[in-house]
Amino acid sequence: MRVLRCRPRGAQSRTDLLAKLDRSCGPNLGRSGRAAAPRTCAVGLHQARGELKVAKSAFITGITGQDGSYLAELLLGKGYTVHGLIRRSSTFNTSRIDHLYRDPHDPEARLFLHYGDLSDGSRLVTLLNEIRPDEVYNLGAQSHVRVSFEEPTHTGDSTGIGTMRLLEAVRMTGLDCRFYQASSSEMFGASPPPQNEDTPFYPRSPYGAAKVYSYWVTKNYREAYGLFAVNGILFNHESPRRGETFVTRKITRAVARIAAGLEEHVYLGNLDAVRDWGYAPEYVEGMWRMLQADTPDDYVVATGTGASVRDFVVAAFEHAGLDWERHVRFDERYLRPTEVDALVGDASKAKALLGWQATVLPGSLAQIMVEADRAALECEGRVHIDTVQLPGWPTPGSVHG
Ligand code: NAP
Ligand code: G4F
Repeated sequence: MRVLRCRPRGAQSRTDLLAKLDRSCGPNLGRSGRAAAPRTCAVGLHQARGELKVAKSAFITGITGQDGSYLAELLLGKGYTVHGLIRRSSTFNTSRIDHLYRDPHDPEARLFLHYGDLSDGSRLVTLLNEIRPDEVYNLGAQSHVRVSFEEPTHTGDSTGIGTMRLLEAVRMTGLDCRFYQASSSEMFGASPPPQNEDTPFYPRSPYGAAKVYSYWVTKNYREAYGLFAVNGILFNHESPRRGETFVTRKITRAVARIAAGLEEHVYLGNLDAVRDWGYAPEYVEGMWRMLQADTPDDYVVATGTGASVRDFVVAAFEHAGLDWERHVRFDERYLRPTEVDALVGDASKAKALLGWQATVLPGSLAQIMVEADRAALECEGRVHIDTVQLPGWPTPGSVHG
């Protein structure tokens, strides 16, 4: 099934969004420079209509990323008020969440964005103190493994120490909240598959090592301070919202462009690496389930099915009726100093204790992504956002209730 959803001309653009952000209730966003608590703003609007809802609130770092956008969509669909941390950028970085945004003066608005950065600990303290969310999801990170070899210190600071800053902000503000840490199968690195919660960590990149640090400090805050803090050890998960430089999206985007006659070749590195690729919307549901459990614990989230990069290439090109060998070329620049050969997860604990199980496997994932990249091309200059291909997922219209 192909779903084509372009933002209609005249609908809210990214320029509108950023302009509205500037007038929003976010403490750093007001033109006066004075702090105004966004939570007070949200609740106050509901009170003014005599409709005070005691819905949960969540704070998401990394809300502009792949997972953050789906998680925000999921939580808004469940009636949450969602607060997201966004980085100031000289270019727009909110395209994955523009479709969820409402002007904060709208009584129905339940998504609030706040400037900040995981490198700025005092800002995290101020924000958490004002928002006082029920749930904190730490998804922000320099998340690209290859880039972490080029920017190891920055990766350590955002992907590693950033977690400590956020945990400290929770502790210092005395927040009674539940905390989710976006841990990664990259922590297993050289440990052979299948990997589960008991598999030893053997990271093979600065990124993997930073995630191991974050994993352990999250566990330590659980044990030392009784914080409801969990690690979701997620294996690779992909979608039409995946960053364009991760291998699956690079492939499906190239397939769409080659099929449209816009390009002839795509350059890739190691085709032999095996990954356990799942569908991101299902994985954010797993994150949420971890925070609804009776006790805090750590969980592997994976499909349990391994596929090589070559397998994914074949599935994507075949779906578009293309011969991959005519279009895929090798470039050693995409190799890594140390590679993770194979990651295949065993998610039986998540199935037993959370009732979570993947339904989308790599073959159909490649098809979903190729279809979305072809649809995006047809939008030509307008913003395209995918519709989640899962039964029961909130529809865009229902997200704001
Ligand atoms: P992503 O698309 O790369 O998004 C990363 C997010 O982090 C973006 O919103 C980015 O903001 C933000 N960010 C980066 N540096 C930051 C900083 N210093 N301060 C605040 N925010 C910062 O990643 P994803 O695929 O959604 O993954 C979400 C999380 O899960 C990441 O922590 C990732 O490492 C982890 N993870 C991902 C997978 C996977 O397969 N996707 C698997 C396991 C774990 P900008 O938009 O401004 O860049
Ligand atoms: O898509 P990738 O860059 O993802 P990688 O390195 O597995 O990391 C992703 O998954 C982790 C979970 O295990 C996350 F924690 C992390 O944040 C990120 O989301 O590369 C996948 C495989 C690698 O073996 C790589 O060497 O694809 C291989 N590959 C081959 N050619 C390529 C390319 N990777 C990229 N990015 N670009 C290529 O041209």
